[in-house]
Amino acid sequence: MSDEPEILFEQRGPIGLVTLNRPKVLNALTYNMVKQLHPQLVEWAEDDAISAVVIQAAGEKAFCAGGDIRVLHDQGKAGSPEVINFYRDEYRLNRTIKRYPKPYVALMSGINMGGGVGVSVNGSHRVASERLTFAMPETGIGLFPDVGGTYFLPRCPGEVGMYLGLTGARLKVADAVYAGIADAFVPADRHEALLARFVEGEAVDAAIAAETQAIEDAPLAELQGQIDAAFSAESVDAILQRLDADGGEWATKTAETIRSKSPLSTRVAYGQIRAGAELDFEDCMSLEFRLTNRFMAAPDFYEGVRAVVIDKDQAPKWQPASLDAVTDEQVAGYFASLGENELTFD
Ligand code: QUE
Repeated sequence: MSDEPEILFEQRGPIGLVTLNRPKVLNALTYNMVKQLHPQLVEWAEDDAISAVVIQAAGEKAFCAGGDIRVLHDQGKAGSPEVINFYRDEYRLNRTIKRYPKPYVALMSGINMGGGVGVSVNGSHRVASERLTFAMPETGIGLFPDVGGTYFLPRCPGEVGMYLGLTGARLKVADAVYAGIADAFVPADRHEALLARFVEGEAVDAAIAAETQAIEDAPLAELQGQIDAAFSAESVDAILQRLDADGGEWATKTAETIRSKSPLSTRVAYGQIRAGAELDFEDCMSLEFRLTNRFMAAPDFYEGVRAVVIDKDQAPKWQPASLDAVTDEQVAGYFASLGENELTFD
């Protein structure tokens, strides 16, 4: 612990400026940060002196590596209700960002995964630098791609969102723009200049346009045909069959990656991403809250965090251990209503 605040709020001219401020732990999102950010956004939304909100992060390594999963792991294992309270409030925050009545500008530089994606990609203006590494890696820790993934993944081109959600593939800036996860490339050394334009009162769209630079071709564009051919299949098993039948280098590596993830996670994520195509944002978040409640009561999340973040042996023992052992009833149970505990808004 340090005395340094985990999240900074500042008014600069007409801009409400948010800075994620835990650079030593890749700005991982704590419950405390969520509890401060949400009311501040509501206040700025109602403040006529504020024309837009900008969110950035301290340090060069990360925008935000995700949730504070070690704490969630410890609290969840101990049976604390704090974990579910965290997710409920995080998803409500994500929805406030999605429906924000003013421009919400995310300056994304460095690692941006999981919970970080929830406070950036759901905004109206997503600016990325050459340092961006984007991923939704949750199936690797026995979870599913949440914080709005149910909404934004099915809206990526073709089957790109299914590919990203199942594999946790990492994207650099050109791919992030191609996938519709970022809107503009502004080099990291121009982010301050961009912020200065906002502070001086320049319109957000015009300022971003003035600082936007051309990007290289997206490697994902080259893979689009292969991604669509495999990931349009009707189940995780069928996707793996198509990848195996392809037998090429990319297909083989991609199949191996999916097989390394939690089988329950990939099967639930498949259903989640297909379902999200037809849902509005609020219904997507309510679905995510159902899934979170079920995942927190199952072993894979605790085992995944142990293997990836605590022991770092990268050798999780999933339960069930294989896709075949996951039943349709088990998956269906994850999607069932929570009754009086359903996620609501406002
Ligand atoms: C999946 C995740 C997270 C992850 C790795 C995954 C995640 C997260 C971190 C993280 C945060 C701070 C650190 C760090 C890792 O890693 O949510 O080393 O200092 O916060 O595969 O969802």
